[in-house]
Amino acid sequence: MSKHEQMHEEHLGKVRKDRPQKKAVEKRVGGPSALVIGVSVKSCTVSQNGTTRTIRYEIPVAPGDEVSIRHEKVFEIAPRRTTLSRTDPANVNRQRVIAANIDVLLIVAAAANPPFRPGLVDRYLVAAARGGIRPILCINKADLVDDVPEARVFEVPTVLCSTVTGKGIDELRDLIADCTAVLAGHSGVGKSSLLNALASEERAVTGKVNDETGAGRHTTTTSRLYELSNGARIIDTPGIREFGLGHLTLAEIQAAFPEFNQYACRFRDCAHRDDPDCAVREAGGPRYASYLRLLSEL
Ligand SMILES: Nc1nc2c(ncn2[C@@H]2O[C@H](COP(=O)(O)OP(=O)(O)OP(=O)(O)O)[C@@H](O)[C@H]2O)c(=O)[nH]1
Ligand SMILES: [Mg+2]
Ligand SMILES: [Zn+2]
Repeated sequence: MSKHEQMHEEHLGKVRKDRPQKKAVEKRVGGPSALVIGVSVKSCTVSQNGTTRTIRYEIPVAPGDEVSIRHEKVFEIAPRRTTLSRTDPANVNRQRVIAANIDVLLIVAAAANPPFRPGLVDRYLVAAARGGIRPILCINKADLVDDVPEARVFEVPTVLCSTVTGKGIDELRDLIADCTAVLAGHSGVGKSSLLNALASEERAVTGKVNDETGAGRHTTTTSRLYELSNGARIIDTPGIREFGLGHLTLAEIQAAFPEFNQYACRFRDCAHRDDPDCAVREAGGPRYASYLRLLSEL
């Protein structure tokens, strides 16, 4: 069994449905609850008892939120179990919640076209650790390149998949059964294509990448939650250029680099940066440069 297969096994054991029970949510929001599936400027789309409708909101909501409704307006949001947030590109001092109450972050990258960029994966891993969400790395477009050595440095469950050949899709579907998962990554890596493949039907619009550069065309413009027949909920998000993490702590960054523990640095609260005797600094390691880049944002 390979290292990745072993991690899958361990991971599978951990994936459990911990979605709040309907009754518990109703108690917390003081009335029947609805699930937010899409959000636009002043209104949001909610799903309740199998039907969807659009209502107004004043308190900011995100896909995945459980809310109560009064007078066709969001009245209260149930406490969020987890959140995935990023810095608002229009205002660096503000964090925006991309999705709420998610169990799994599907970090989607392409094996090629657009090229694999490990730096963004690290940023998502920090966001996942901070938000209490389990990360899974999906290397899509495996039909174009059958091996991505740079992806092996991440100590997270990794699925090599292709929406063209179907490789890895069943495995991914099993991994997120009964979970709420969010698809995130650069434009053009195939997030919406993966959603359609996992749902076994066309749900979201997809768009071609630029033939020369492999750049995506920002086809998906707003996040939306989709309910699958296996009990999974998937939130498809727009592709992003930058994933701003806002104010970070050393502990939050280090939580995304668990492999550093094996080097057993002997200093307490070490940033693993300046001390010449630091074992992590000494070892270097494939993700060390990326770690230093994140440290420079502290
Ligand atoms: N070769 C190959 N192409 C794929 C695969 N998955 C998706 N694509 C293609 O990649 C392009 C982009 O796919 P999308 O699903 O729209 O990508 P996205 O990540 O949702 O992009 P944004 O919505 O812009 O963020 C489309 O032309 C897809 O047909 C795959 O597994 N292999
Ligand atoms: Mg899309
Ligand atoms: Zn150290």
